[in-house]
Amino acid sequence: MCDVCGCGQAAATRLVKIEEEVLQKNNAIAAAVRARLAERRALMINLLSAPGSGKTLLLEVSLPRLMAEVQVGVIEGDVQTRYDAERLRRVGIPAVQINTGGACHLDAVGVQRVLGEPPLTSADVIVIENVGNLVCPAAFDLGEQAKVVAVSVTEGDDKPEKYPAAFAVASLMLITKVDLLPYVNFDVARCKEGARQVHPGLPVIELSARTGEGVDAWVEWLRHQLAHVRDVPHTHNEHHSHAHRH
Ligand SMILES: Nc1nc2c(ncn2[C@@H]2O[C@H](COP(=O)(O)OP(=O)(O)OP(=O)(O)O)[C@@H](O)[C@H]2O)c(=O)[nH]1
Ligand SMILES: [Mg+2]
Repeated sequence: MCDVCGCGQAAATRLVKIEEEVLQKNNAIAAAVRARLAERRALMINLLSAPGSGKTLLLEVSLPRLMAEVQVGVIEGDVQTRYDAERLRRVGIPAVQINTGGACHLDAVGVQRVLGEPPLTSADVIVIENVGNLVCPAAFDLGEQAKVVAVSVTEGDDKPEKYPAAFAVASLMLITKVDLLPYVNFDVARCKEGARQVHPGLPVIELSARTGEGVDAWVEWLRHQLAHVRDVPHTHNEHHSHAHRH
């Protein structure tokens, strides 16, 4: 349970006031982070999902492809343990771990602090893996250029309808673990439809970090975002690997 965003507390009016103050303070710092990144022409992406949707495995298999072209760094958010940062470092991806010690989301203060440390000071692309949680992280701007929400096929196709906030704020939805589709009762079309009810036109990439299917499209999406912050035309493989809107 989160003592910052106040999930589960009862004194509603007081709580709303505290939440507003916390969010205002957070948003001011996030704006400063965003301005600093814009000066550096660096891209920062905030990846959200429920616990275990496959965020870390996706970063492990996809980011090395970008590292041939640009400097990449990851901010790992977890309540406890350094497991995810260690997993990334084992495959050569520079990663910094933030332990929230109880809070169910990262906030802009924590992100600002680690952005001033190597290896993130020189990174062109920074991916934040937020704490596994489909609710609270959606409310906290971290200064990223875009949020990405992942939902795995083992979670059920109704998740966008049940947890709309993350889908409303995301610029991209990933449907992960599609290699497991034959074994689960997951209707891809229904999941997309649910997401687009709260966010019309939301781009979707279906992928599997296990088989590699769809991972190219994700890497290409990141390249496209980076080209955008660098203000250069993006030409690489545009014809065949965009996130699709159908
Ligand atoms: N079959 C299959 N399993 C996957 C895939 N991606 C991840 N997994 C498995 O799903 C489990 C969770 O993956 P993680 O990458 O740790 O998920 P996460 O979202 O980083 O988890 P948290 O950081 O705890 O929220 C692991 O056992 C992975 O091996 C996939 O594409 N297909
Ligand atoms: Mg993880």
